[in-house]
Amino acid sequence: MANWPRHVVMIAGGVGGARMAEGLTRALPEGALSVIANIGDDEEFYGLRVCPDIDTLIYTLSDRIDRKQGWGVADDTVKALDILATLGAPAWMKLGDADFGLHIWRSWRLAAGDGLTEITREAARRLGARAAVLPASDDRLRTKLLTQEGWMDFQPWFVGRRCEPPVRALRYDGADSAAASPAALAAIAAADLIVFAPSNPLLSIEPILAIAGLRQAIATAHVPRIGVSPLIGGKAVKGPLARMMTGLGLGTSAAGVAERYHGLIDGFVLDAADAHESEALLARGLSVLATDILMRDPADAQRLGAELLAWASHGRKRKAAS
Ligand code: FO1
Repeated sequence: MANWPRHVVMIAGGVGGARMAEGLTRALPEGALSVIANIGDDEEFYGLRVCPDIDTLIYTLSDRIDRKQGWGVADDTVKALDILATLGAPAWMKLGDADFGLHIWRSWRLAAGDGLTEITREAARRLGARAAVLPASDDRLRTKLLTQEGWMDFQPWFVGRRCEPPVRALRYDGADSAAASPAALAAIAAADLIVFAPSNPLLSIEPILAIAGLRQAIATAHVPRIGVSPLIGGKAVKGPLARMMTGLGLGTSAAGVAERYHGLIDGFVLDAADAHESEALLARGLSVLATDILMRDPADAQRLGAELLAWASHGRKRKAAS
């Protein structure tokens, strides 16, 4: 089974998803990975469409990413943003000059009538991404957050207000009418392994699962489906997940994250620090891998990717033998 898996699909948000995707590409043959990306964070700035999770995936998978930030282009400058600020435009979203190039090109293509899937596929190819990046839908879908100030758009809350005020509820506007990207559905149909990235389930994964066609395709896929925890010792590796989960009464356990994917996963990877939660997951019928899931650098991500693949492959062989 050395040639298994031939095709892996990853469901992912931005930074954590991109790191894991990079690790998997290093552990897989070329062309084996397709990443279905969250579009709930997308926003318009100055009339341009910005797709942070798609772009973080493309920049990471093409080695252009600013590794310290986890988003944006390495060594980028902000001359355009400085002019915008001088002209009195809001400039709280740090869009770099090189990054602007991608937003201008994408918006130009959208205005010409091309779809986001086609545009993203071409951007990934031209910029040298080592995996296919597939938006969950060509239609608009917006994550909205209910706070004491009412419903807020994602980027003004996440970047503009640094994740304040606390979130009381979420909704994914447009998810009911958004059509699943045919390319994403085709990737799931061709996959022999599906991986949920260690992304924020509420902000990154569930907007994708809110598109009925995608949830249904994953729920009915007859291949191993593996979740990876975004929490270590009850804390998020990056971002507001732990505080959000606490605020929403969901707790901050890895098992709590696995529960969000009920009916969609067969196995779960959690950190060795959370190994005590394994029993609860096994009792729910899930296979469990407890290991070091912190991805400090691409070498860590590659080790985690290879470990996940070996474990999923053994699980598959065990299942076939029983
Ligand atoms: N995150 C920040 O915390 N501050 C920023 O100014 C910022 C700018 C930015 C520009 C382009 C881009 O693709 C991502 C950017 N991000 C920024 C990250 C982004 O807001 C988040 O990573 C995601 O939307 C959450 O997954």
